Amino acid sequence: MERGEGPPEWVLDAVFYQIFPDRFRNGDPGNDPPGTRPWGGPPDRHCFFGGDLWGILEQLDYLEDLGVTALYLTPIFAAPTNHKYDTQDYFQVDPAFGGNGALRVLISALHSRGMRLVLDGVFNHCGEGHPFFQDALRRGRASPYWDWFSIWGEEVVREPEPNYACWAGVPSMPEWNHRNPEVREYLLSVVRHWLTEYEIDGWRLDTVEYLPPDFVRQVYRVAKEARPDAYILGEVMGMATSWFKHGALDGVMNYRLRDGLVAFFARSEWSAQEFAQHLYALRRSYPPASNFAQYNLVSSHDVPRFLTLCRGDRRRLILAYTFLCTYIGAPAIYYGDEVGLTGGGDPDCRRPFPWDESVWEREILSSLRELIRIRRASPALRRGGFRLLEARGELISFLRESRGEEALVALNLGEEKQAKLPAGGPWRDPLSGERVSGSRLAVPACGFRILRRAAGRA
Ligand SMILES: [Ca+2]
Repeated sequence: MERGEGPPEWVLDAVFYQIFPDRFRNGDPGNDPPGTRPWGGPPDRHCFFGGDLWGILEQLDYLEDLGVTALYLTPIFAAPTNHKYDTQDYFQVDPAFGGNGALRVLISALHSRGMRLVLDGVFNHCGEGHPFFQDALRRGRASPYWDWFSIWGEEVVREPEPNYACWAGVPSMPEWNHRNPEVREYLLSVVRHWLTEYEIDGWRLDTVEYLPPDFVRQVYRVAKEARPDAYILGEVMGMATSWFKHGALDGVMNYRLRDGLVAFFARSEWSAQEFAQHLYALRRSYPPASNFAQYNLVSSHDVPRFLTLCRGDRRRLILAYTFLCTYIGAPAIYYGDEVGLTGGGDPDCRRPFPWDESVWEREILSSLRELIRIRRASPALRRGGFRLLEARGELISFLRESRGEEALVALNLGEEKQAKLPAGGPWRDPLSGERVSGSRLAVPACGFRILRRAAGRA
């Protein structure tokens, strides 16, 4: 592998935390957009709550204490909507988020704590307010930016149907014409700019499946030239095999894995055996190095929150996060999941973070904190191989093995069960400190056990 090719090392040890910036914390009411609502109510598609980068900065202690090592922010560049997937200026952080100055301060604070930052790059389309599209709108074919978009006809028409390519048919999101080399160079300059001038640590590429693969490959190369340890994460909803095999992405938001987590942990639609088969198929479909660089999630801004899918059963949410913290790939927490925030599909999954601690689900928060601590202390859990031990009814158990350590993980959605314990030297339970030996291990109802031991003691 050439230098700068393949996933960066730091991702193997990362614990991600995804933030939808309008909803995490309002650190400066002075920059709130007009009509900003009081913090806490249910969101609709268009409302603002005033969250910003200053708010994130205020809570870095909280995030570091949770064990988070890297943030992924949904788009922060100037755009009129609350989600900002309709970029107006790729070189300006939205003033409502604190502008470029706030980003500079945030990155410096993150890096001084050894934490990383991944930004969301929306390169399939821009917002209709982007000056280049506005120019095409005003001047028609005479505009130098006419060929930057795919417009049929002599002038831009929006009604009753747009006469230009736009994302999912949404007229306010005109698609870039990636056949035009000038468009590519412009977007690649954005990729380069934030990596070199602001030293961000990676890009999450929006709607990768809509982009020409050779353009994604260009983004990947340009990013790695700018920063060999940049992480290039794709939003891919389906199988991502071709992206990895052709060296265009380091990892994906692992929605395919999440499908299995929903079916097994949230809905009990699958047996442990079906879940294990899903894991095996997915693992075998991707190159080994890519498996370790996945962004493994249970919730995001685009899907219902996992706790809501579990009908509020926090034990199931904890089991799903236990799996993320013990499996191959980087675990990712969607802001608020850790304190029991609920919400259905978009926009309900984008509620403001509840900073009133009296409503927090303390059991979830303390469990996640412990699980992350265990993962971060265990090379086997972060970088070790995977061996399935049992998949039986509602119980799955597996080993993670590295050169110096073995970790055993048993997850049980049913009544209390006895899991098989591999022979050999004693294990230690990192949660209780208890020493465990014998051939059986009691796994509590809707609960889990994690055991560790030094390798080579069998
Ligand atoms: Ca604000």
